[in-house]
Amino acid sequence: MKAKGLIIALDVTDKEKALNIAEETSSYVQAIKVGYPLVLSSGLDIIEELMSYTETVIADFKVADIPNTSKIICRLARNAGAAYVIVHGFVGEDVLKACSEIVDIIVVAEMSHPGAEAFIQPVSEEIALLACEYAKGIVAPATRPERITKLRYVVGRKLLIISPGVKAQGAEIGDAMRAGADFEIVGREIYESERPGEKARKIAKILKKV
Ligand code: BMP
Repeated sequence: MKAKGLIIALDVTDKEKALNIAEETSSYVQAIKVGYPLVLSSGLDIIEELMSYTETVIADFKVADIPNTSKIICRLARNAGAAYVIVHGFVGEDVLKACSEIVDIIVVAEMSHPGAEAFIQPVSEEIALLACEYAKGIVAPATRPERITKLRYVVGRKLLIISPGVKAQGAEIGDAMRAGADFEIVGREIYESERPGEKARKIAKILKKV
C-alpha cells in the first residue's frame, strides 16, 4: 500500500454499483476495503474483480474466532486475492499468530462507534502492543483522534494505522491523519454521494495536504 491517503469502504450490496464506484474512484484511493455487505451479497470473487481497479483489496472480515477457524477464513480471503485481512485483536495472541502465518493482517485495536468505549477501549493499547508482533497495521478510530495519537505512540512507525469514522460517523476529513493515522477509511460519504468519483477526488485532495 502506498504511504498514506484514502481507503474506500465499499459497503454496497449491489455488485454492479460496487464495480462502478471502484472504477470511478480508482485514481483517488489507495485501497478498497470490502466487508460482509459486499461479499455476502456478491460472493468472494468480487475481490478479484475489484483488482482491476486497485492493487490492494483489504478484506474486512473482523475475524474473531478460534485459531483454526480464523485461519480458514484468512486462507479463503488470501486465495481470493485480498492483500490484507482485518482481524480482531481481543481474541488473543494465538489467533493473531495463526492468521499472520496465512496472510498479512491488520488488527482492530479500537473501534470508532460510541459503544467501543465500554469494552474495547480499555484494552486497546494492549491490543496495539500485541499487534506489533504479528500485524502490518491496526485500525484506530477517527472519531477519537486523541486515541490515534496514543495508539501511534504504542506502535511507533512499525505499523500502519488505518482509521474509519470519517464524515458519516462524525470525524472531519484529515482529523485522523493529523493525529497520526496513515490512511482514512471513508464509506458512506463516497458511496452514497451522487458522484462518488468527484467526492473521492475532493477527499483525496484534502488528505494530500495533511
Ligand atoms: P462509513 O464511512 O460509512 O462510516 O464506513 C466506515 C467503514 O469502516 C465501515 O466499513 C465500517 O464497518 C468500518 N469500521 C468502522 O466504521 N469502525 C471501526 O471501528 C472499524 C471498522 O472496520
